[in-house]
Amino acid sequence: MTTENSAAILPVLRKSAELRARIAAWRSAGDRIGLVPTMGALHEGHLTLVRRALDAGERAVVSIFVNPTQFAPSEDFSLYPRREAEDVAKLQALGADLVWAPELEEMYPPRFSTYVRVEELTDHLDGPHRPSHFQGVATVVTKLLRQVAPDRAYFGEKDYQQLQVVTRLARDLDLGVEIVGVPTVRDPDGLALSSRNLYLSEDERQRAGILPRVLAETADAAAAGVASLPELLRAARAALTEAGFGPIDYIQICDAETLVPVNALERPARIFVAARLGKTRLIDNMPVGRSNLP
Ligand code: PAJ
Repeated sequence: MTTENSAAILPVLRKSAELRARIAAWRSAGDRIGLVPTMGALHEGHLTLVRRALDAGERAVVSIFVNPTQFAPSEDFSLYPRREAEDVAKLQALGADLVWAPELEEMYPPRFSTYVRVEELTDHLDGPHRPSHFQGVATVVTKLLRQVAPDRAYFGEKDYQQLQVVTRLARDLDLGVEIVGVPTVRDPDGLALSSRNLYLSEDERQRAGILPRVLAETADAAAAGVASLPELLRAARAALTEAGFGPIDYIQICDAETLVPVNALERPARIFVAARLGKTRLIDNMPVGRSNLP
């Protein structure tokens, strides 16, 4: 809500007892609550999700927690950007209502031993490339949804597989929350905003704009039936390699709901890519064909 609260100091809570008290007070006042889970280093993509909650008249709760269980030992957990003071200032300016920035022990007490695993959807795309990633995401998101108990929770299409995984787990586990997907926010050259873009050198950042261009061109060619999907994907892979991307973990067209790779466009589909540029792993996705239509 942006009304009487926008000038107030934005509270940053770190203990679940404090969070519970605040949420209970809002609930008894009849307020609706929207949750935006993040790992911080906030950019315009994150802020767009927060605006959606505010525009819906909800108390906008933003969680900031760099979740260790979704990073493999070889990944960038320790390097991941942490900029809490800047994040809080951005959220304050926007009129968010609460930052939930739990301490590690609040989320993972000693001898933590319970995990949430979502099947099927995680067999594809990032699943095989990041074996424990979605289990870490599903576990932390389940906890956040239980802690905040929002009416709605907002997730970006930027991480489309994550959005599907969270939608499935919220339904399967009867969490009673509506999961809202929000279109990807992009820089003017088309690159999807991401906290990990901070890792790119100036030269890499220049070249990174090729990734969404190749995706969009391949999606358009697929929708127009210019060639078979495998042929178009082979050409896309070659274009990315030529531009200095590699290794390319995948570039695939998949069913938009099940994420199963497809060879023909019979149902709404999306094109997905994960590729490294230097040391940075970039992911992106877009609708193809019929699902492109308004
Ligand atoms: P994080 O990468 O910080 O992203 C937080 C949310 O912002 C996610 O829902 C993500 O899809 C969305 N987002 C990121 N970039 C975006 C963009 N360019 N346009 C629109 N939305 C964008 O995703 C995570 O954190 C974590 O896995 C989390 C869900 C918080 C669990 O730890």
